[in-house]
Amino acid sequence: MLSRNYGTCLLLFLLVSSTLFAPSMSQLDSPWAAKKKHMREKVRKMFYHAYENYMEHAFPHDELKPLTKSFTDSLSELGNLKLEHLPENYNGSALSLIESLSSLVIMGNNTEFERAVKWLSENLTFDIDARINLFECNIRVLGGLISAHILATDSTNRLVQGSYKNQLLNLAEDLGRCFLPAFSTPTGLPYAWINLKYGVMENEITETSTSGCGSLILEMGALSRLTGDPRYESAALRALRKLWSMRSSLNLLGTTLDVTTGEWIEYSSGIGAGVDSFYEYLLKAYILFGKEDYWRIFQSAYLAVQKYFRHGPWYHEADMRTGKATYWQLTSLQAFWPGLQVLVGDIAAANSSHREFVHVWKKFGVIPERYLLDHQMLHPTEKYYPLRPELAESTFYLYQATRDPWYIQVGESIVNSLNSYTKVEGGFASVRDVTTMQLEDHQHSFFLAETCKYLYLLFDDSFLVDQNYIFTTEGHPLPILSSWHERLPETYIPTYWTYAKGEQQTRRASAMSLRECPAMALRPGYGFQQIESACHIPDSRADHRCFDDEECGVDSTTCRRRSCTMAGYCGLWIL
Ligand code: DMJ
Repeated sequence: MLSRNYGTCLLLFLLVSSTLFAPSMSQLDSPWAAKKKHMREKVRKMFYHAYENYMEHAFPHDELKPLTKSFTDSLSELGNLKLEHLPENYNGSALSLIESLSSLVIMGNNTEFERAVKWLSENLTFDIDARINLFECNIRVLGGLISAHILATDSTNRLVQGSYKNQLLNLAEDLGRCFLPAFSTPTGLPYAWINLKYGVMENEITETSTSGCGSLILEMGALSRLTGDPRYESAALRALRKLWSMRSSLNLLGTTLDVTTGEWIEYSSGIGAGVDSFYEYLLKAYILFGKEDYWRIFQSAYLAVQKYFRHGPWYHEADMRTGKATYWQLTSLQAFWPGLQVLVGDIAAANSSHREFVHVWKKFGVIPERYLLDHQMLHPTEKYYPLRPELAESTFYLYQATRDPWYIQVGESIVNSLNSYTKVEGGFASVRDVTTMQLEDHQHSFFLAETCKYLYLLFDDSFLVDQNYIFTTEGHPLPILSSWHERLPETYIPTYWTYAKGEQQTRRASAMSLRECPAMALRPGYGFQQIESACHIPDSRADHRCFDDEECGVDSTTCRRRSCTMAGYCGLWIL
């Protein structure tokens, strides 16, 4: 039997049903309940300050420029390339409205959600001569629409007028269709840029990033499941498989590659920019679709990261061919990693990395985009902080996993910094330089989709009670549905038994043991069944000697994969 599901078990358990298993907020942390309520209201105000200013000064354009109270049509410029083909009368794609949809629902504003859905249904079109970045458009627009469609049609009947006829899904499908020509390459790896109306432009650049072509599967997979058209999921899966086939013998990938030749361009990579969501989507795709392949790939990729990039709580970059360290840099995007580690079940590692990011946040007031660890100085040209969500995201996951009120304090200090340094009359502005706190005229849409959402969920997770969601890399929730699962998880980890406190008794429970979502399993009256461990896999040789990791098994106590040490023995040395 296999060990691969231990993380998923914990993750489903922690994220999905924490409020079920853990004693309720008021029981467990009553001294903190008032603080959490107060902070939740502070975050709600932040969100509406950003949202209302966007609606007043920028909508239906894409993003708000909060200092000048004007707008930018950034969707077509994302990835720092200017759009050459924007029609003169183009009014934008209401990007920040799309990005706000799921946050509105999480904050309980069904009226505004309904108004937004109606406007988008009547006005949004992708029939425009616009060259867009496939990855950004996928995570922000396709993900935003799909998530909102699901929220609009779930059993809560939040759309009271009953006028919703799958318009958001139809829009998502229109967009998905525009994406498909990008995948017509000899390798199946998609172009990074595509014109919504005309497909791949002549002389289009063939360079893309690992995350750009390896993290499309959640949104495109969900689109296929919702529409019954398999083309979206197949295209994204084919690209992901091709990408993984390009890994080195160390199970490492580079950062950039050519989609026509399938050759690497940049051999150095880490867990930050250009690669981050590749790892994230492997694990989340496994959770959402239950395909064992995703777990196998994720497990190998995760172990390689821990082996070649990790240096204590820090992660440097390394050359995929040799595993030798290349750049010793902390980047703001890396701060999502502890959140992913919570999903894996690696809480101790998550906690120690998270603490370092918090330390950096406290040192500068926010997290700078890039910090040179070897020189202990800021990167000369990347001193900015564009309101990124990653630290808030990891803090939310760690609090869900541990209920340690320390994370509430971290959340509070993030909120306070955002309010003191970035709040302006016209919204929230990015920080251009963390040493001077000089501002920049841009409120990125992910501030509405992610930063405010994760902070809100940190202080009030009532949206997650009795629900099974995963969040896309842009923070849009997708429900975990058994009908989307290829098959249910096979194995479970007794070491990770979680205790569910009922009114009269405490019960042990595990998603893996029961082979279904714990929220279902722990309903009152559900018969609890104990099943023996299945994670033990012996090493290939009885004397535990090895040449590579493949010859090592899985530790029966911790259910961790053993790996081959430099001395040629299988062991649990990655700790
Ligand atoms: C967001 O668009 C997503 O979180 C993405 O995965 C990374 N960059 C931004 C936020 O920093």
